[in-house]
Amino acid sequence: MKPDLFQAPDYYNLDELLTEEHKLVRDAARDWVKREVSPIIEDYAQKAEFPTQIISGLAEIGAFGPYIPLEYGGAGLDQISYGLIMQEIERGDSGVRSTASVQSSLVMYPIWKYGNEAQRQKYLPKLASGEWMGCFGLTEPDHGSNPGGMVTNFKDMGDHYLLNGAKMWISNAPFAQVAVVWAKDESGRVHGLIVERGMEGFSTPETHNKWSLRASATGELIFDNVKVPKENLLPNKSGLGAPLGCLDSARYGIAWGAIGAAMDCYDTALRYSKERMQFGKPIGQFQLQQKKLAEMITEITKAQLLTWRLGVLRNEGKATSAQISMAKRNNVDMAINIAREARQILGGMGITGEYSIMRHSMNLESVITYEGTHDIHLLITGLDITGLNAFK
Ligand code: TGC
Ligand code: FAD
Repeated sequence: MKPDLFQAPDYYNLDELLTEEHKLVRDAARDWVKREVSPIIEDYAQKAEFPTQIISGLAEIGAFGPYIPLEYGGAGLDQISYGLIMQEIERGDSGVRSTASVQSSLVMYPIWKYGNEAQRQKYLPKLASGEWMGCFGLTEPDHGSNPGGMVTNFKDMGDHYLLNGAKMWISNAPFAQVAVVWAKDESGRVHGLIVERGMEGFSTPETHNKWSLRASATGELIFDNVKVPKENLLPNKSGLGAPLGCLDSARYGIAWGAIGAAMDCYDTALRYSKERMQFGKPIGQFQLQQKKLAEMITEITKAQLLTWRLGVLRNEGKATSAQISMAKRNNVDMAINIAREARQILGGMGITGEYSIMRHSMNLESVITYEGTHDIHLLITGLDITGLNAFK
């Protein structure tokens, strides 16, 4: 792959809205991605392998639990710093950002918010340092957009719970030590259970042949009469709102992350358009190429402003789930369109691994589907503005 020459676009001087801490955190993540991710990520994507050697570095830049309090090993940062870290990591690769999103928002967050003190003390410091990696099991083979229909269930056996069922499409599953699993009790109410690798009857087969998110490990979670200790139930929230609350945090991170992928595609295409000569001129001098680039920077700038405002609302505890859905949907769609246009600016070179654009483009096909599809987020906005529920 070509050397990483990334220069972040900031057309509306968004940096002026950031604090010194935001910029320090962002720049540390940016430098780390240039140093540790860019040089290796193409090879790992080609091999369809997650680069486990970057786990300790992810922990050092605060990517595991950016907003989890320091006392539990988190970085104790605000929501904008969290977003900026996700932006920088996804600038490198959406699969790496996935690993960080899952660890922070889908594993550490529910243990912090819905767990008891003993669970927080046992799991959070090890997850923050990357000593343990986690995964989040909500989706099932027959229940994706409609997780409320899940059939994974557990029975109270007196001194333990007996867990049965299967989850599918689970990021980090093949190597995670800890799984936060959503399952129904005998009355049909959803609860979170912490399942650990090594429990009898628990297996995590890897999902192969993905054309997207190849540098992220995806797998199934199979529960065949798994005896889960009673102390592993998350006691402080139940019902479908519990997993959906975690998704709010992860979707917010994705809204920032998608900007990172779009910025990388735009920056690569802009540089290429000034260097590539055809008909005796740089292709960037042709109006058709300028239209593509001008529209890209316009869309990136709109997404940056939308997402910064969402971060302010999150910091104030005022962001609604529907506002988060709008940002996730808008920004991933923006990024996938920019990846496609940027790929064309590079002509034939755009389809090769010499440049990051095709990898981003393929990755974003997962990002537009997971954490709620493009259609589902539109229907969440539709429900919010009309009060009429398309899901019922
Ligand atoms: P509905 O009846 O609307 O809601 C059930 C209960 O949940 C509450 N609720 C929320 N709570 C917190 N945050 C949210 N965002 C919430 N949305 C809803 C709601 O108030 C209700 O509470 P209560 O107390 O009244 O029971 O649920 P529904 O069954 O009609 O479904 C609604 C729908 C379709 C919007 C929802 O289920 C949905 O979002 N579906 C998409 C599924 C999804 O996003 N799956 C993601 C799986 S994880 C993943 O993809 C990880 S990829 C990670 C990576 O690699 O980066
Ligand atoms: P379906 O729900 O079957 O949807 C198929 C199509 O139907 C979509 O276009 C959808 O928009 C449309 N549709 C569905 N319902 C409606 C409706 N009511 N109105 C209109 N259109 C509708 N899940 C986890 O739990 N944990 C993870 O870590 C995780 N990681 C993932 C990693 C990858 C790489 C991928 C691809 C997925 C991951 N997922 C994970 C699963 C992901 O959240 C689901 O794929 C997603 O929620 C969609 O579910 P589905 O694939 O079953 O599609």
